[in-house]
Amino acid sequence: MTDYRAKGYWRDRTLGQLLTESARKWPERTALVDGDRRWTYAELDKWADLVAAGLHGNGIGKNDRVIVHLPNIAEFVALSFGLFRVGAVPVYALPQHRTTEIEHLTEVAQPSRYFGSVEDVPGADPVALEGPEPDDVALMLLSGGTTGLPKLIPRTHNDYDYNLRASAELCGLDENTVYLAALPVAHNFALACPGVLGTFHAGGTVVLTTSADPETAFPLIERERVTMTALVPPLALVWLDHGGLTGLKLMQVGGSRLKEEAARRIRPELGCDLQQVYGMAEGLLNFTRLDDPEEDKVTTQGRPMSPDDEIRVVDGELQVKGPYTITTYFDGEHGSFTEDGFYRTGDLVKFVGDNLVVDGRKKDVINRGGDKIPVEEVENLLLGHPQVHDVAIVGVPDAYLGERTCAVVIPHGTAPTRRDLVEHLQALGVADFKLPDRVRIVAEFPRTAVGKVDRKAL
Ligand code: J2J
Repeated sequence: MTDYRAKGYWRDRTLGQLLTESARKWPERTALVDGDRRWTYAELDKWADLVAAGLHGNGIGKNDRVIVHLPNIAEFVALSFGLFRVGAVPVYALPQHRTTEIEHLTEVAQPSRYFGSVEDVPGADPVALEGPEPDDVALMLLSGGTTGLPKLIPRTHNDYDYNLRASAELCGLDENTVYLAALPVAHNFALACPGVLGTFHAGGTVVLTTSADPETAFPLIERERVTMTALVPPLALVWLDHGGLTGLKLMQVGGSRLKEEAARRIRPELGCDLQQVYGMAEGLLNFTRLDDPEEDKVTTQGRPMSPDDEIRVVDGELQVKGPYTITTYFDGEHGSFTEDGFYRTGDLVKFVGDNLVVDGRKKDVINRGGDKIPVEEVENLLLGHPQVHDVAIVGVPDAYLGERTCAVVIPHGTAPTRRDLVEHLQALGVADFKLPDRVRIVAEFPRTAVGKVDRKAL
């Protein structure tokens, strides 16, 4: 077993201490910008202490799980650091999530609180707190990578601190970095790859936005002199087609496969460097390097961040073990892990030189431009509709999103329309990205030799 502590990956620093350290090094530098509101590191550090005290006063303590369901606003950051400092564990719901997703999270996380609005974030006179241990779970992310319902991914202070530190170093962050958080900061990519936390580690400035549309993001990039951001491929396409972007130095793109044609346009049309990122909330991050040949940057999804990421390809599927990759989900599910402790990514990959190319997937997840749709979950919800006898959700190729969803339905009596199904899901309170883009009515499904629905044939 590799000793990740002895190798210097785990440095026994908690995420709460990360901010304390940066506030000591750069007290007067701007840490955070949200609209017209700005905080220096010293101010943000103080705010985090007030929130921690408030949480403590409300009886929230070590190892308590709380659901954090906030958009990209400053309170997300203050609440997160407050929770890190008391040792409570934020469970990050995505802004798009609705009642169905939150109910599921509540069931699996058994949280003591739900933070769904700014008013929920407390503050009180700072008190001495015991705080968490570096090997404790710091936060929980939602799995987009596995079959079935989303699982909770427990990330420790040590492993996540390494995740953000190494990402920050690989991407060349320093105190002059201005990072625009355009994707939801509740997602691993914008949170710590290097994202918000990596920027704080490096002493840079984080600029938050709740909209990544060019109309909002471009003026913000100019005003705040943003140097880098992270996008999913469909957003990168929107930015490309809008044009006229200036000042950005580095654009990270990941979450789903970026088409080569789009990748080739980024440097000439947007004037910035492209970095492809193939990551997962479970851990492993692959990046193209800043000094890779241009050809590798546009045609591959990079290679593992850490020299101690152990990767192997079994039957086409990428498996991984390493200093920041989980070895179990919160619920103890072990089907996603091999007996020798590797995480089965469910992704089919191939090597091009040292770099990886994501070629497809084994798992039943549709990747709709970075939004992961657990097929089984949506199918089960649709089965609750009286006019649905059986249903299979399949991905269909789409120039813009990579793939869209089609619900193939065997009707019960009168065939339902797309509108019937969408209204059914909306009444249940389901994230919009899970609504089927198309509906197809059939009399029966093609089956495989063992009688399973043949999704490929569909
Ligand atoms: C193809 N598929 C990709 C890529 C992720 C950085 C970037 C992305 C995520 C993320 C992340 C892909 N090309 N470039 O957490 O820190 C698909 C794979 C993978 C799954 C993970 C980060 N980048 N994918 O997307 O946990 O199928 O993380 O297993 O949401 O997205 O999804 P998620």
